Amino acid sequence: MTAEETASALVAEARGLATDAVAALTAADTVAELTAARPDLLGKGAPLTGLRRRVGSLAPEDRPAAGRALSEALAEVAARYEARLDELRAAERRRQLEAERLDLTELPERPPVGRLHVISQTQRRLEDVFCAMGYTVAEGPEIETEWHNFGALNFPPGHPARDMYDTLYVDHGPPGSTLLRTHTSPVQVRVMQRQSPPLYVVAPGRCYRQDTADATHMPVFHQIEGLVVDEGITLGDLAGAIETFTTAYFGPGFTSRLRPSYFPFTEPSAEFDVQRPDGTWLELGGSGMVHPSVLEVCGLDPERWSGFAFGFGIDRLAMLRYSIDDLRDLWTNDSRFLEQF
Ligand code: FA5
Repeated sequence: MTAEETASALVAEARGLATDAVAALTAADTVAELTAARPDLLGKGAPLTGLRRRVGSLAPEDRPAAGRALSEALAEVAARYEARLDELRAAERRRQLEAERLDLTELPERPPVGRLHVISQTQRRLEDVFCAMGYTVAEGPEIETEWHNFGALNFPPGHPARDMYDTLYVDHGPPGSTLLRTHTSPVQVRVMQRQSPPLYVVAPGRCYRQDTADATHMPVFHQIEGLVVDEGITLGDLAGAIETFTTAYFGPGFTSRLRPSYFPFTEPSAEFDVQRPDGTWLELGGSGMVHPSVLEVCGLDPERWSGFAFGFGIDRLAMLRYSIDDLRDLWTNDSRFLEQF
């Protein structure tokens, strides 16, 4: 420090050092770099702080202004330091968040989930509708005795009505004694044998006939059987049950009718048809009043109990409901076809 030092030179030097300090702190790219530089910019040993010591050697009248200018320069560097520190901390926080970010908008693609086959869906819906009407669900075996499938149902051996069913026999026991059930009606017999009336049951399941596959026939298909046995059951109850089912399952635009028919295990017997809203009729299945001799074979007194039964094709019903043209499509396992339902 020389005697000639002037306040203006000191102030100019302070400005220059402040500018250098601001440049240095602006150049720091990380919080660590910036805090490491702090002693050199604002600490006791920093060049700008060191200028304070030289204020005392100025002419007394110059000291206050020079002191103020120096304080302002230091305050400016300190403010810029804090601002830069905030900036770098925010940037580091952003970088950290970015690195830890989980992108929830791009979830991994869901693996394909299977679905129930349209026939299973149809069967479950039918069960729901009948359960809502007060029926319970019963089951029987698919491999049946000839007696349950035919004998108990009033088809004695050699009865011509047996020819309506192209039966697949199973090589078990005496020839002709065991078969793949041709309809769900043997479940009627099993239910009447093991439960006492009143009976309100449906029995859905697979059936087998040696039918050639075409648009409306398959050698393996599904039926749902209905059986009601109680006191005072009449044909009117059968018609009412079919009509209630038709509107519950198909909707209010549909109606049903019974047409005289023949089945050995019902008397009288009727086919029942469903009318679509466009006026066309579709045959759904068979029905009738349970034949007294069937009640008797199953141990029920026909003088006390009467009942009705019906049975129809679930596959045909699904065709109608989902506008399927060909039953064979249901067996191709083409997922593009099956995914529609
Ligand atoms: C019977 O099987 C009687 N057991 C129905 C019955 C039950 C009558 C209770 C009286 C009392 P049918 O052979 O008509 O009847 O068959 C009934 C329905 O099963 C048919 O209307 C049809 O919808 C369906 N069905 C029959 N054979 C096939 C087949 N090969 N492929 C697809 N559906 C079939």
